[in-house]
Amino acid sequence: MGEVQLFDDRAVPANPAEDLLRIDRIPHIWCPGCGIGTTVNCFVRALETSTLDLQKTAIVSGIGCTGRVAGYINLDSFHTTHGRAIPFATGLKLANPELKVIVYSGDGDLTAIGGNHFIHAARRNADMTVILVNNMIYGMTGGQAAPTTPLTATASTMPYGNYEEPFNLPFLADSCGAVYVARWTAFHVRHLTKAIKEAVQKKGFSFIEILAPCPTLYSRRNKLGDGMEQMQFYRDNSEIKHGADTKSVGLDFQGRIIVGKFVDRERKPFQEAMFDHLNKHFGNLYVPSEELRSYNAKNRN
Ligand SMILES: Cc1ncc(C[n+]2csc(CCOP(=O)(O)OP(=O)(O)O)c2C)c(N)n1
Ligand code: SF4
Ligand SMILES: [Mg+2]
Repeated sequence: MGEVQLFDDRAVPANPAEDLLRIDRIPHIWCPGCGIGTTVNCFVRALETSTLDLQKTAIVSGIGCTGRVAGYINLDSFHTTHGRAIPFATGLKLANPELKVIVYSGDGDLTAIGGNHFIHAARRNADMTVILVNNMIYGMTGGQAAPTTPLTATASTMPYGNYEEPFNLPFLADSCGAVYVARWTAFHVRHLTKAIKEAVQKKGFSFIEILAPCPTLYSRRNKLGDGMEQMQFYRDNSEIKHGADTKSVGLDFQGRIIVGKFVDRERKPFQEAMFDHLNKHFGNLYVPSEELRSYNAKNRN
């Protein structure tokens, strides 16, 4: 970690998060008060204190304001196309089972255009962590309604209020088979950091939804104040309920927010299931890729 030179020649210590950031890409694109940067800070701190081998950790984003995250993180990072972060991550993991693969993207990217990939990766228990920043709209493209926009909230494409039922994302992930499901807000920095640490250490499809303010396009149009006021709203209206039935944690416009760890269970991840099944079926005739063979030899009894 280096030092930052001020204009008057005083040196100040660098931010502790810098080691895992691509400082050459800063300043970032996010608006003042946007919650995405806070989530990144939690992410970096979680990785720094985790036992992950960061040389074998990759981050993949789709397109959107949140989709810029991968480009700012100093890991093997991939900024892919809209909605395709999960299939890209699936391919990375299939080709190199030793990798820890983390997908970091927006609610629109992962559950609208990318919704099919999301449900099937959870169903197959593809081995990856998905971190989804839910600002309840398509931020980058002008505040259009997303599959997460609460009923009655206003968006650029819903000027008289939204009438489409939104997804309850923890329930979606849970019912499709995710092994770890949690929700926090950008206000809950310590809980979120801990959750990221837990999720990345889990085998299989782990999922964290993070509610984060988009003051520029969501809060302003809905007259909810600036980023700070949204954070105060999260503080005053969140209730921690670990183990809550995910059916009961859907979100209403400016209603109570249930946060916590909802699901933590074990299921065989996709590649291990494939390996075991083909091995059992074909015996010595089954020739896995060298990477999968070596992964199994090192990581399983
Ligand atoms: C195939 C395709 N369709 C549409 C777009 C335009 N587009 C870019 S980002 C985006 C929405 C992003 O929303 P979200 O994932 O919620 O990210 P946010 O900006 O809110 O963080 C859309 C529709 C695109 N880039 N590619
Ligand atoms: S438009 Fe919204 S989500 Fe995008 S950077 Fe600005 S505040 Fe954040
Ligand atoms: Mg969004």
